[in-house]
Parts: sequence; C-alpha cells; structure tokens
Amino acid sequence: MITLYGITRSRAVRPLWTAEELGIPYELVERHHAGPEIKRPDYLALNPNGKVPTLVDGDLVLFESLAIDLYLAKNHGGGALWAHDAQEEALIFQWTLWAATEAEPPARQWFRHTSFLPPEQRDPAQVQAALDELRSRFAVLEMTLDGRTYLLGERFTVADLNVAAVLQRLALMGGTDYPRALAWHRRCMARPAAMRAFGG
Ligand SMILES: N[C@@H](CCC(=O)N[C@@H](CS)C(=O)NCC(=O)O)C(=O)O
Repeated sequence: MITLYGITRSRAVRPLWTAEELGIPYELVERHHAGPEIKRPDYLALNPNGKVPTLVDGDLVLFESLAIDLYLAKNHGGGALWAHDAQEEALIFQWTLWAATEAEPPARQWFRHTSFLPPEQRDPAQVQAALDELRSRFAVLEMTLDGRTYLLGERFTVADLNVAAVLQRLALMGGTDYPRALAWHRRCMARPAAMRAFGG
C-alpha cells in the first residue's frame, strides 16, 4: 500500500491516475494545496516544498508529481506503463522533461490568468502570450503523432500520461486546431483509470 498526499483537484491527480492505471492499492491523505497543514513541520518533513503531491512508499518519500509517476511506472504494476528497452526509457525521460519544462510553464500561465487568480489580477496579455507559446507545443505533438497512436508508438506509456496530465486542459487552450494531438489527448483522458482519477 502506498500513501499519496494531496487532493484530486491538484497535481496529485497525476500519481492517482498512475496508481489507477497500474492497480496499485493506495491511501489518499487529503491535503489541500491552499490549506495550512502542508506548511506545518510534520508535512514539511515529508515535502520541504510545502506542496502536494507527496508519495510515501515504505522508506521512500518522494515529491514532484511527474517523478512519482516515473517511479510508480517503473517499479509497480509489472512495468505495464514503463519502457521495454533503453530507447523507450530515454523517450519516456524526454517526454516527461518536455512536459515539465516546455508544456507546463505556458499551461500554468494560461490557467492562472483565466481561472486561478482573482479576476482583478488576470492579465489578457499573459493569456495570449501563453496561448501563442502553447501552439508551438501542440505543433510538436501533432508532428509526433503522425502515423502513431501514442507518443512512443502503439502502446500507452507513462510518457503519454505525464504529457496528457500536464496538458489537462488542451482543448480549452487552443488544442482543437491540432486534430491528431486532440484525438490523442481524448484517447488518454477517456481511459477508465483517468476517469476514475479525475472523478469523471
Ligand atoms: N512541480 C511540483 C509542483 C507542486 C505544486 O505546485 N503543487 C501545488 C498544488 S497543484 C501546491 O501544492 N501548491 C501549494 C503552494 O504553492 O503553496 C509537482 O509537480 O509536484
């Protein structure tokens, strides 16, 4: 049994999705990202960032949602979401780092200035700049998905999960102009494990 700290409506949904895919029994300890508990010493001892999610698996305590996904995919569930060889492993790292460094910053900027910040702090120029940047990211997915069902080929892996989860709102962020990327994203999000994790 693994333990995850966080709530569904946060980045904790990423490892929840992974655990659901792999059939890993888990306990979800509800810790709200806006709540005071994650800034208290007992939680900071697990995750000194004072953020969610955090994974506890035996002696291992791990933060960073995408790293937790990689760890679970490699070490649990018979490796069903993991690489079959060193090349696939390299591609999983490539896509996960791409999700964190190329896709997440503009997606976060878009979300903050359309939904998260109080209306008086939202800046339409920031929304437009994020949308412009996201177009180039969707173009990368569109090219990659030419002639393939998933990012590595015909098999859904943790690379798809990490990228799809980071671009959770792809359709709202202009992704509808990229038919292959849109269809791939819908395929990923329609998976029963994703529906269970997101509560759909
Ligand atoms: N890079 C981290 C980001 C974690 C993060 O920012 N989590 C948010 C919730 S989605 C949080 O806990 N925010 C609380 C805060 O910043 O005080 C990850 O992917 O795990």
